[in-house]
Amino acid sequence: MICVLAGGVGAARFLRGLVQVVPAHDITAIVNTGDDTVLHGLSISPDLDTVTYTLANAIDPVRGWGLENESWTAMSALARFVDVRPHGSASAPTWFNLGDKDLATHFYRTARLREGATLAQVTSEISQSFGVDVHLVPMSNDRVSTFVTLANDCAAGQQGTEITFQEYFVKHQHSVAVSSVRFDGASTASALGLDTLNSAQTVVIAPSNPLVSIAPLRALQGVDAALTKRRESVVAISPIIAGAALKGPADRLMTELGHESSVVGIAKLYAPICGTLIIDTADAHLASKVEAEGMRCVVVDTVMSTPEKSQHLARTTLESAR
Ligand code: FO1
Repeated sequence: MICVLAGGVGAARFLRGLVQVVPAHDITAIVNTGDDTVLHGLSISPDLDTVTYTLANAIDPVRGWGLENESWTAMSALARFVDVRPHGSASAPTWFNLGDKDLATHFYRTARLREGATLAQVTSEISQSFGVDVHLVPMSNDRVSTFVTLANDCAAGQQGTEITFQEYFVKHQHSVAVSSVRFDGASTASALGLDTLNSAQTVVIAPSNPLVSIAPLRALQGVDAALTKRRESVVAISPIIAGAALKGPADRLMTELGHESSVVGIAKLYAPICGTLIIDTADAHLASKVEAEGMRCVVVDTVMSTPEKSQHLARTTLESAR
C-alpha cells in the first residue's frame, strides 16, 4: 500500500497520476485539515474536498478547487445582507466563494458531524458518493486550525495579529507578509493514519506547501517519529521549482519564515523524515547540494501539466523509493 501525505491542489494532481500507476484501493492519502474552517455555520474542509473532487474528475480545472460547471446563486443572494448586517458581524462572508453544488458537500458534512460522526467517517461517505476508491483519511478527527501572524501593519490588520489560514489565503489572497504560523490544537489532537505510516510500502510527501499543508500533519504527535523510523522509504516531491511555487504562497512563506526558497530549503525541512527528494530538471544543478543534506536526489520533470505527466511523475516517484 502506498501512503501519500497530501495538502490541496499539488497533492490532488499527483494522486490523479498515482491512480494510473497503482490500483486506487492500494492508496491511502492522509490529508491536511489545518485549512478547515467554519463559515455560515458550515464545516468546510478544503484540502479533503480538493482531493475528492480531483480524483472524481469533478474539480473545476481552472480554479483548482470547488466543482466544475458551478453556479453561484446562493452566494449572490447573500450580498443583500452585507448592507444590513451589524458592524463587526461575521455573518454573510462573501469573500469565500461557495458554489451551489459545493454547498451540498458542506451541508452534508456539517449535519453528519453534528450527529456525532467523525470527520474520517464523513470523509469516507463523501468520497464514496463521488466514486473515489482512494482511501482518504483526514490527518485527525480533532480540530486543528492553522493561523498565521502578520509581519507588518497591512490591510489584514496590525503587525502581530493572527488571522485564520483562509483569511490569509483567500480574503487577502496570501498577499500579506507572515512572521509565523501556528497549528492550534495540534499538540492535543490525535493523529489518524499512524498505522498506515508504519505499514505502507512507500510514503510519498506530495508537492504541497511544506509550511502550511505538510507541517500541520507533522505537528501531530507520533507523525515525525513514524516517518523518521522509515525515512529510507519516504520520498518527497519538491513543491518549489527554480525558487518559485507553481501555485500559492509556498515560496514567499519559505522566505518569510526564514528558509531558503529552493529545493535546498525543502531538503533541509524534509531531511530528518525523508530519504529521497525529487526535484525538477530546472534545479538539476542543485542536486549535489540536496544530497549534501543527506538525501538521495532524483531529477525529473515535476510539472504536472497533463495527466500523462502526472502519471510519469508518480511512476518515477515509486521507482525512486525502492
Ligand atoms: N480559494 C480561493 O482562492 N478563493 C476562494 O474563494 C476559495 C473558495 C473555496 C471554497 C471551497 C474550497 O474547498 C476551497 C476554496 N478555495 C478558495 C481554496 C482554499 O482556499 C484552499 O484552502 C486552498 O486551495 C489552499 O489549500
